Amino acid sequence: MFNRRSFFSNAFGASLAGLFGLSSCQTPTEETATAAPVAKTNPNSKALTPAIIATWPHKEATTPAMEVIQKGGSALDAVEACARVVEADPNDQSVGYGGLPDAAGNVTLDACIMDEKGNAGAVTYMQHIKHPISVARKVMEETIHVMLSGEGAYQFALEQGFEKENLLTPKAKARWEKWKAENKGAPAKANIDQHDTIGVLAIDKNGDMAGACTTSGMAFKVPGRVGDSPIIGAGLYVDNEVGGACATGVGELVMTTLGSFLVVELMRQGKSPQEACEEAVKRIADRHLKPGDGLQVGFLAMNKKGEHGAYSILANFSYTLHQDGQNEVFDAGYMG
Ligand code: SD4
Repeated sequence: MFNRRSFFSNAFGASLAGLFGLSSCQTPTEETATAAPVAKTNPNSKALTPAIIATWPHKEATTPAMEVIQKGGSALDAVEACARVVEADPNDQSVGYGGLPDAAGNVTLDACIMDEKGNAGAVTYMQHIKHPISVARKVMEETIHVMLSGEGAYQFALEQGFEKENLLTPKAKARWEKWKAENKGAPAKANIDQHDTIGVLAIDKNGDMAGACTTSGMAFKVPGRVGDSPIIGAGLYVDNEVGGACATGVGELVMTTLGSFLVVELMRQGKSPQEACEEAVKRIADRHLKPGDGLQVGFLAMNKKGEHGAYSILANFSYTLHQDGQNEVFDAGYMG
């Protein structure tokens, strides 16, 4: 296939607030979050130790991701491994297999990935494929494009050897049917009590960074809707010179502010990951929120030194940090 490398060498070498009646994000259930740690400081420009950080309580996913790195794998391999665990979990109802469907009952998936060189790949509105993050990586590595959508993304996945699967589990179908019965004739609107979209950032033994983000998006969304998660700069951004950031929550608020890119640029200007996340959340609040909206957005960031930060509009955003031999879930700070 005509791939990105040949394209670049050949071609260039020669020359919402109010949209959703949304309640707050789900409180982590299975794991007990502890108080947020003071960000670690490392005087060197490269991280001395590798790290994996992911939105929400996902120790089951950060563990194999850290194993990838300990065995000498890249940050890119690690974030893909992390995302795949959650995509395959039928009990996670906002990612991959088992994700809640759109208003028409179709599970449609969004994902993106970025490597340490600033390359990116994404799929949006893709159906029937359990691991959109791996398809996004194929888009990045095997095509000249960054993003494939819908039927085209699905066909590309099949060409790449991915299998067609039914992603709608009986549990997700039952919730959709209940939602339909309770919302007769009402326009589709998100009614999400569960946000487990996984955004993950990693630093490998070389000090290189990569990131991934994968989701089934808002439950019962209007068919055709794409959120922030597959949008480079919105749901995820990684700049290997500076750090990375990812987002969870109401995608429309993140897309209209290009939130993850903003967080990374704020870190570039000298802010700590925590300060950068706080400023991005406050910007969304200033521009888009009305009192009592109940809309949630959370950002997670890590810089090249392995320092991290997390902040959200509302309570109950948590994250998992695997660093220095510890794999723990922490509560993020929030505006309240
Ligand atoms: C979206 N940001 O599609 C995603 C949803 C999400 O945790 O993050 N859920 O808008």
